Amino acid sequence: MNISTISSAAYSDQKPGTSGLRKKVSVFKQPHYLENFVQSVFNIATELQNQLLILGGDGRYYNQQAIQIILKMAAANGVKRVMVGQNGLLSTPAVSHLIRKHNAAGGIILSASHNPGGVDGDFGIKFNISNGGPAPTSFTDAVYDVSQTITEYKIINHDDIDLSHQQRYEIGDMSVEVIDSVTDYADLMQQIFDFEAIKSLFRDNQMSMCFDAMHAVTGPYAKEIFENRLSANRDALINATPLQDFGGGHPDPNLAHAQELSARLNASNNAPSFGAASDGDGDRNMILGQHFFVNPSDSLAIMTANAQLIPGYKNGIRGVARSLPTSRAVDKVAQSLAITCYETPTGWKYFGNLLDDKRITLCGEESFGSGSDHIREKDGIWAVLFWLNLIAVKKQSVEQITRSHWQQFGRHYYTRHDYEAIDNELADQLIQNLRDIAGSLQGKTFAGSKIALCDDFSYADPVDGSITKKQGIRILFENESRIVFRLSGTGTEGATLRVYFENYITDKEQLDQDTQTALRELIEVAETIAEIKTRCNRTSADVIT
Ligand code: VG1
Ligand code: CO
Repeated sequence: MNISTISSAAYSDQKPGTSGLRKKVSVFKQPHYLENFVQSVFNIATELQNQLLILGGDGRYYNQQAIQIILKMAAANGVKRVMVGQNGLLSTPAVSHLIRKHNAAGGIILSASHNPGGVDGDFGIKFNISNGGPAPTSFTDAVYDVSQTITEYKIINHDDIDLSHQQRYEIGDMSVEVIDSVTDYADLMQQIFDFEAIKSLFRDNQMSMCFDAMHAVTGPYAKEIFENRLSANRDALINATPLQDFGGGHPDPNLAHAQELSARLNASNNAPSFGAASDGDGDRNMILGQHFFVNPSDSLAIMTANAQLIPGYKNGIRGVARSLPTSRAVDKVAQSLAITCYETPTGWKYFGNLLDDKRITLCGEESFGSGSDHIREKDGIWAVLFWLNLIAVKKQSVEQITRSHWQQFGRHYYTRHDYEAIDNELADQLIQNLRDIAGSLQGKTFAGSKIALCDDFSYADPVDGSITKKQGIRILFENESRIVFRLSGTGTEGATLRVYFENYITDKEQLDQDTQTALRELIEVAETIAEIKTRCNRTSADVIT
């Protein structure tokens, strides 16, 4: 083998965040930047030696170039075999499934998820371990440490391979298989859900759907699953061709960014009965009914309450988990089912142990993410199929299903306000101030309700005992409303402050309010306590979901 050892100086900023290393494309394209990080991963992930690696990405700009580099580095670092998605495409859930199905030692996913792409956009890289899930913090910390002192990396001298055909290659002693990106994943979905029941919804014209792939990775998956296997209406898919810049948009499935979809579902004539979207790498989902939006936290609660109606979960669920900022709607369902609901820090990596230890079956986050023990990542298309299957069984619309859930369990009005690209120092000061005053806030009354608890959330993993501190300031009121403050770990420009609000209402006459109106008082309380606008020089939030 023709291996070169290239000397290279360390970069100081290769610390992975909530979900891998995310930076501007221009940062990734600096000399040896990607190579340094990849070598740091290979240095830590010694389990890849002589084993199988799964490799793919969301199709954004620099995806294919990065794959060629990583293949040559994998060969130089003793990987035995790589399975790479055709045209370099693999969704995050598909990678998770492939790792598990083929007993791979790990996977590398090239994606900055919901962040915009293109030459001026973002790029990202994340490593998943042999259970199919994101590497734990102990792993990413070790990778970061190596990246700080790295002096060289190994790469083999070889031509680029053709990723456009399903074919086998040899690169040095390593074999590379370019595989179909979709089939294995689609087969898995077919094992979990009742495709016949869903198909009959479309066959009898009982319903029509619109799925927005946002010009990101789910296009080919949606074509195979919704068009080919489920025979959905002909115009079911929009933006289904993956583009390097996602057509210039943010591939983020929320009402702010999936505007075309939202306009279709809100049309006065011929609106489809069901709408959905996924993000850049296919792990997020948004669910819409006709003129109706399902809050992701509610979606998790509704899935939990109805899981037994789905073939894959017909024996019931063991437990559930949600991230700290996710509303406590699912907690109410867990209580009624007498199962445990775990509260974890933000990011899917914290669910892995709970899933592996069979403590939970379903889990989710407020940020349009939900999933189950079928893989170790959140899964956008899985969530869409879950809802379609529910509609097929219950013979009710999205709105009816959601409203009857509120009737039974009460409603958690919920919103998230994001303040983007804030000066890092100001954002840190704001959070530090909240930490400082947390103790003294306890017992004080705001807008008629007393603060029952105020702290900086710390998580003790019940499986491995690891402690993760400083995960967000939470303010819990006696009337069960709640405010959470935290800084994003996925942004690439300054700091993003996320403020999460929830207000629990059981009065059946009060279940149909506008969300922002229902939360107005709480939003004012957050401003009084945290002084966001004055401290960050802002007049309003940049994105409200
Ligand atoms: C955000 C979300 C978090 C999610 C993460 C990765 O993180 O809030 O819930 O797990 O993105 O999602 P942060 O640190 O920016 O709040 V994905 O689909 O971007 O990989
Ligand atoms: Co994503």
